[in-house]
Amino acid sequence: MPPSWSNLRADFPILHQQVHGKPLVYLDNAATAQKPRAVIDALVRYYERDNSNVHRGLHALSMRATDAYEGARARVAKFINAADPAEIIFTRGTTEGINIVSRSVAATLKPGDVILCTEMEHHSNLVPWQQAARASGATLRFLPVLGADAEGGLDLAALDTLLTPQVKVFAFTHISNTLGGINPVAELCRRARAVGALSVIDAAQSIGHGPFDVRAIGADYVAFSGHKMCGPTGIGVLYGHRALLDTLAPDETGGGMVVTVDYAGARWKPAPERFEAGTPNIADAIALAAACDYLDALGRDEIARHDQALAALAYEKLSALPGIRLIGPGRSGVRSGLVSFAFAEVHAHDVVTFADEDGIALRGGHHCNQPLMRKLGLTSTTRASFYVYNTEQEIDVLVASLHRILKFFATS
Ligand code: C6P
Repeated sequence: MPPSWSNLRADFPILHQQVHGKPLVYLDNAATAQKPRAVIDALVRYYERDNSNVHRGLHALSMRATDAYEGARARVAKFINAADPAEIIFTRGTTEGINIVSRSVAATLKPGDVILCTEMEHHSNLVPWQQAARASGATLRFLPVLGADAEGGLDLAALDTLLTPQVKVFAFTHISNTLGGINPVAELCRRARAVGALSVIDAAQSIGHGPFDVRAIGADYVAFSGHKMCGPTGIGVLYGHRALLDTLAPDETGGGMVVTVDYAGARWKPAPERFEAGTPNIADAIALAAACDYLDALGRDEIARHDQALAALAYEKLSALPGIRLIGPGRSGVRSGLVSFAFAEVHAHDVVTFADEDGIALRGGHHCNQPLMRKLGLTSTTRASFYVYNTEQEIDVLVASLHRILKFFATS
């Protein structure tokens, strides 16, 4: 850990507890990250002092709530270097953001058009595109992953044949939640642009783990979740390039997103209000801004270095375990802050259950990646995922626990 982070664990109240009589070792950060005191305080402060509805009232509390909510939008825009706060739509999370784009874009697609995804997509960036293809008559195609354990990442050479002018949308993840590899998103966006396709990035696993600059990347749409970047659950962001958002039909309609209404019809407001019908999630948006402040204060480059160093160390130590199969980038590849693995003789759910007895929180299963799992000949993996508060010592606790588990199953 960088010296300036020496007291960082004190910021996270939840970490200071025992689980089954052992100190908690929280290694399930790809599922959701823990919340620092600053984020929890932002929620409490809002509900104790400012709680009111936004955009509707002329009284002091409503104006304060509106300022804080719109301030949060501007803060998030800065966090990803968006050109304009109006490019930030608050959603429930990555899944909702992708659904908004896929449903709205589906209305513009026709038979003969192609939607391109990759073979490593989370169900949240796959099923909505299956639905869009079904609704529009467009065809869904997939950019393959390379290698028996997907250690080669995406097959970029296949883009030469797959990215044709018929492709209208190219939707891909920045970091796979199962493999941990980091995809070259700027290059993928450039390739999409070259054939006139929209680029849609699933940034669920990357947004909290390093710098993210939408303009440098050249993305058309980006979706992410607050809860994976130290923010609350139930809040997320859909970024859309301003010029595109204003051409997109709203996904949901109702109060707050209309300019005028009569009995026959309505006219929509521009983005972002056009995509935020009804009372938004005010408190969690404000707390998400506090999470942006927290991560920026730590340093986004530092976070990337820290998480990747821990994952590389975990990869190294886990490789020495008998019978282990590690998935995703190998030793020489760039790996984000997670490691996924499988044992031939021990099911992932048993690994997670036994590790839990040692106070360790892991995730075991298909990680909402069923087609990828099938391609790799697996039904599940165990995943350890790291974040800013994790330490090298916690990797030693994990390795010791895995030794205990393997010994138990070898002798039972
Ligand atoms: N992955 C995990 O891996 P939501 O649930 O909307 O906040 O995020 C969905 C999502 C989309 N894309 C990727 C790459 C993801 O990893 C996730 C969430 C979690 O443990 C839950 S399956």
